[in-house]
This record gives sequence, C-alpha cells and structure tokens, in this order.
Amino acid sequence: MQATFHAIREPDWPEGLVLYPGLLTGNSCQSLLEAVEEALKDAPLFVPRMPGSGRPFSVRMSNFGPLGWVSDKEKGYRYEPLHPVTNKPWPEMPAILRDLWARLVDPRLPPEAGLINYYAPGARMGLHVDADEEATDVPILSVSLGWTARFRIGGLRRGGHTLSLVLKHGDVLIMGGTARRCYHGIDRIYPESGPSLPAAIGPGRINITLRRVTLP
Ligand SMILES: O=C(O)CCC(=O)C(=O)O
Ligand SMILES: [Mn+2]
Repeated sequence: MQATFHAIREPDWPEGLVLYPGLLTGNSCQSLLEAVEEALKDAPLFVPRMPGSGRPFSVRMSNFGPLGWVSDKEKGYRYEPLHPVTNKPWPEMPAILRDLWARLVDPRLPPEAGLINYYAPGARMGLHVDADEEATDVPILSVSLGWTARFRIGGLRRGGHTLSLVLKHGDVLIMGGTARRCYHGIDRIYPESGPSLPAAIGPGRINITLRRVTLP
C-alpha cells in the first residue's frame, strides 16, 4: 500500500491537517475503485438534498460501513443504517480502508461510515463543517481517486481566510485537531487530470471520507 509515506503539514495550514501525497499505490487505488464499483451495484449513488430547500447537491453519494451519511429536505443531515432508496444496509467497509484508518487514525476505534462522493464534471462541494458525528474529536480520513480536485479550507468560522490545496489520485488527507472543525469544500475538479474511473461510475472524481460517528 505504501508507495511513499511522506506526511506534509505546512505552517499556514490549520493544526491537524496532514496530507499524504500518493499514499495509495496504483494497485491499491485500482482495488479500491473496484470495491466502489461493486458497492454501487448494491447501494447506488443517490442525490442528497439540502434540508429545508430540498435543493440537490451536485455531488452524488453512497456509503460503506454500518452507518451512512444522508441528507434530504425533510430530515436534513444525519447518519442512517439503511440506504435511502433501496432501504438495504450499506455495503461492508473494504479492508483496505479499515487498514488505512488503523494505521493513520486509531486501530482501536474503527470508522463507522465511509461516505462515497462522486464528482461528475462540474460538480463541487460548498464550504461546510462535518458536524453530524457524536465523535467530534476523531479525525476524518479522506481518500481521493480519479481526477484532481481543488480542496479549500478556512477556519472555525465562515467568511475568514481560506487556502487551497490540490488533491490527486491516491492522496490521503487527515483532518484532525483544529482542522476537524474547520470549514472546507471542493471548489472544482480538473477535467482529465487523473486516471479514469470505471465506466460504470462515469468520468470525474471519487472521494471517500471515513468517519467515526458514535462515541465508544
Ligand atoms: O471531496 C472531498 O475531498 C471532501 C469531501 C467532504 O468534505 C465531505 O464529504 O464532507
Ligand atoms: Mn467535509
């Protein structure tokens, strides 16, 4: 799995933000994409909607693990054990993701949700804080696959200074410490800037974020 195990932290980044560029090798990325393709057969991508307005997100989603992040007009952001359309449990978390978490986050407290984000060309994700977990102090681990994205991160409040970094195929990003509570999002993805996703998924980018949801 380790091509390089080089951690990048920069002085102007929020404390707790760590980038491992290309941590997942080509083969691991390939196996992971196969696991995503397989999972989506059973748990197809759904269109999350903003609470209240019902406006659709441009990113489509699914999940791995016992809990999945969902959002709709009526009940808003939350974790659910069942897929909102099929009403079936989410597919099991692939071993490769469990291992990555054990190595970089916590071997004793496994992730409960692996949110799969699919960015088709033109999709983006507005600035937000991940705040629907009870385990608010456990870092979030994010894996990027396919086309490159521009990730933006700011501070603890909206409207302050932000900075951007580029997330490529095989990159792993940890948001722990202060960064766990910072506003962040995806400005854009760059067309054809990375390996193609499986045809059954479509062109663009897959991001998987592993989250601990409940307190032990
Ligand atoms: O796609 C990404 O890299 C970030 C995703 C994200 O922030 C989220 O799913 O909450
Ligand atoms: Mn997030």
